[in-house]
Amino acid sequence: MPAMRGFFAPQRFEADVWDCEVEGTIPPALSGAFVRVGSDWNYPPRHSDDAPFNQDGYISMFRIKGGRASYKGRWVKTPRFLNCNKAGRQLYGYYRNPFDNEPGFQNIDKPWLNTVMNTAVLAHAGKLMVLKEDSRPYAVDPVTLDTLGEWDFHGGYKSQTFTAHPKVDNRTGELLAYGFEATGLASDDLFYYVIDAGGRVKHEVRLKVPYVSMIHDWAVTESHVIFPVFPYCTSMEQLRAGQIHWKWDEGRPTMIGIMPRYGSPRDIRWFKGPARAIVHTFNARTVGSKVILETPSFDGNPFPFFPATNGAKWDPVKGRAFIRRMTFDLASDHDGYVEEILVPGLNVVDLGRIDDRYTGRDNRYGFAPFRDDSKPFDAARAGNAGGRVTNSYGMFDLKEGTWRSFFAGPTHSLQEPDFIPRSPDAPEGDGWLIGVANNYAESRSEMVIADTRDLAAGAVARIILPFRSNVQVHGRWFSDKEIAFG
Ligand code: V55
Ligand code: FE
Repeated sequence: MPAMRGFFAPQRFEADVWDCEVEGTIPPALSGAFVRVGSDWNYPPRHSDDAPFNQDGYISMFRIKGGRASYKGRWVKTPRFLNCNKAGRQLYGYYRNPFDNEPGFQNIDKPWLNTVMNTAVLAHAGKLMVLKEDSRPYAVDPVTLDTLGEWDFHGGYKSQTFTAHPKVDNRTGELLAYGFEATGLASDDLFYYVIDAGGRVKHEVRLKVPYVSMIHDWAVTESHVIFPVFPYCTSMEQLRAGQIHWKWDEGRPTMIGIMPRYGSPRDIRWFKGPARAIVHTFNARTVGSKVILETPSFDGNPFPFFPATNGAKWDPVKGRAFIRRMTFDLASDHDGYVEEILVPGLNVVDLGRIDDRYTGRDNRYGFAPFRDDSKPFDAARAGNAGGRVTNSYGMFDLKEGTWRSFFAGPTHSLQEPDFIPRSPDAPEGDGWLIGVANNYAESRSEMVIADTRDLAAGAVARIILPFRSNVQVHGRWFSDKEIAFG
């Protein structure tokens, strides 16, 4: 493994910045925290072609209150992280393949001992949790970011795994979630849960998938839930052979499972379509007999580090995402569905967000990072940045097929945004778009806050970190009303 250098070199330290430097003005109404989950190699991977999804989890937050900001970053102290530190080396092998771990650290049937907890954050029933789809959540102290341990919802959550993309119904306070490979490695069990506002499981459905795949994100409507199964495949043979967890099998169809929110196993209906990767959705709704899903989707394998089953080289053209609408008719007597591209001529980076007050209901706006080639890039100051330049946030009008955008700067690349409504009853999309930009010229990261009424005006505030906070996977804003940040 060659030493990793440059902006994306591992950092490995934990950090506290008590009062961050701010350019511009943080809107005084903002009181809460932008909590981010990402990853870093605490020890280098055992295989140089391993997936970055196998990096150790790291949780950080920008705490914002009274126009000021502080920053805190901590490793997620999983058993795996602690074991490696004790040994002083990497003990764990390929992404999600415990057979490839060192003897004594395989824990084939205990995924919570192997997880790296590096994907997403959830606030529900007053608890802050970090998420990784290969394990149940880990609870984290919202003041210190100390890792508290695995959480099973008072014992009611039985799947071994929990998605990184649960959905909260803002009106009922219910948490909707699922786990795939729910009963063990490569198992075709999908367990689905409705958890009440107090954090107790009130409905469980045990389902079978048409084939075992990465069901990374999903969508819910007011009356249905939607599970996308797409051609990342695995098997016990592949895992026993010591290989990475997923391979892309382009010969497989996309299978979309749709079930009533409070359904039972016999209610699920599987629709079939061309191979796509649906990694992160925008939203969905039910209109009469139709279920409509709006989502970025890729025409092929999005991730070069998951090899193709047929040995083909990764194809960057098929690895682009388009924003699509997929319409499923529950009154139909066939398993097909209709696809449309909503914003022609534009391919977005994945990581789409919406105004979460509209989860499950008809909505107009999607937010996503993208690369606007009409904007300047200052290569003399930024270097080549490893080719990773996502210079803009788009606010996409999914009804009109148009967009407005925020440009982060000529030496910047943006991570996933979140949206904060201006007030609880503000119109859809009226508020602030927030996120973290890597500034390659200054070798530092900056949290940006933009006003959606005038995205072209640039950031109203930039919160400056005196170092790079490089890999974020997902980040969410939680207000002081949701979580007691202290
Ligand atoms: C994703 C990310 C993961 C993972 C599986 O972006 C899927 C998709 C950061 O880890 O384990
Ligand atoms: Fe994700």
